[in-house]
Amino acid sequence: MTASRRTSPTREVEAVADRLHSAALHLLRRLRTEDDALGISPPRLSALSVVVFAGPLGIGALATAEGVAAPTMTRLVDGLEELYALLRDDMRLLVEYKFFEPAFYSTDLPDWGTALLVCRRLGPKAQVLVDTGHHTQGTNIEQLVAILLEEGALGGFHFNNRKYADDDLIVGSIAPFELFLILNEIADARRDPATAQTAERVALMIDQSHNVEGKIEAMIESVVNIQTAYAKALLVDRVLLREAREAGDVLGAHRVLKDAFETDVRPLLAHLRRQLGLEPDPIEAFRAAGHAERLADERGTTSAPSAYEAL
Ligand SMILES: [Mn+2]
Repeated sequence: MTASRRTSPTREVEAVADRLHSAALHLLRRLRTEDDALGISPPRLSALSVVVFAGPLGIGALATAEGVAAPTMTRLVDGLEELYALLRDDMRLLVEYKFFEPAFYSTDLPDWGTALLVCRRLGPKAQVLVDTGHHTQGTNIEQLVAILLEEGALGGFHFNNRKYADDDLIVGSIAPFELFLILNEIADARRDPATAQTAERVALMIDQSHNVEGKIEAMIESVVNIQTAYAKALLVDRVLLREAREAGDVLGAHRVLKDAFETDVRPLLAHLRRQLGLEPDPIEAFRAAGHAERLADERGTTSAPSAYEAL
C-alpha cells in the first residue's frame, strides 16, 4: 500500500508541479536580475509589455489590462462626461475645487487649475466655480478670477470669508479689500467686450455656515457686504487705473483702487434701495421687524439647543 501510494498519479502530478514551481522561481529570479539591469520598475515594465503586445491603447484599457483602478482623474472625468452629455444647451456644469477637507475632495480637485483641466476635457458648458474660502493662505484670488474670466471659464462664485481653517464665514467680514478686488475684476470684465459675455453669466452664490451668528441676519450681512464692495468696484476710475498699470506705476494703480475702496457708498446704496421701494438699511429693518424672534417663538428653541438659540 505504501509503495503504490508513493507512485500514484496524484503523487507524480504533485512532484511535477513542485519542479515546475521551482523552475518558475529560478526563472523569475533570473528575469528580475535582467529587469534590474534595465533600470525600470517592475510595474512600468509590466505596463510597457502590455503596450508592446496589445498596441496603442487608452489609459482606462491599460488600467484594466494591468488589473489596477483607472486613475482618479479618468474616473472623475468619465463620470462627469455622462452628466455633461445630459446637459441641455441652456445648462452649465460648474466644477468646484477645494485643497483641504475632506480628503476625497481635495485629492480629486485640489485647486482651480485642476478644475479648469476637468472643464477643458468636458467642453464649453463646463466652467470653474470659485469658492473664495477654498484656497491656501494668501492666494491671490482676484488674479485667478481675472485669468478664468480671460479664458471664458469662470462659471460662478461661492462667496464666503475665511479665517485660518474656517472657510464659511460671513462674506466680507474678514477681508473686505480682497472681496472688493475680486468684484473689481468682475466689474472690469463686464465693460470689456472680450470678457463681458462670460462676466454677465457668472453665477453669484453664497456658501457660508456659522453657528454663533443668527442665520438670516448673517446672510443679509453677506449680501450687504457684497453690494457695498461691488458699488465701490463700480467707482474705480478705469482710465486712470489702466494708465497707471501701463506706466508700471504700481503704487499709482493701488491709489486708484484705494480711492474707490475708501469711498463711503452706504448713502448711495440706501438711496438706491429707497428708489427700488426697499428698506434703506436691510439689517436694521430685519432687526426692527422682529422676524427672527417670531420664527423662534413659532418653531421653538428647546428641541435643538445651540449657541445661537441659547442667546
Ligand atoms: Mn462651496
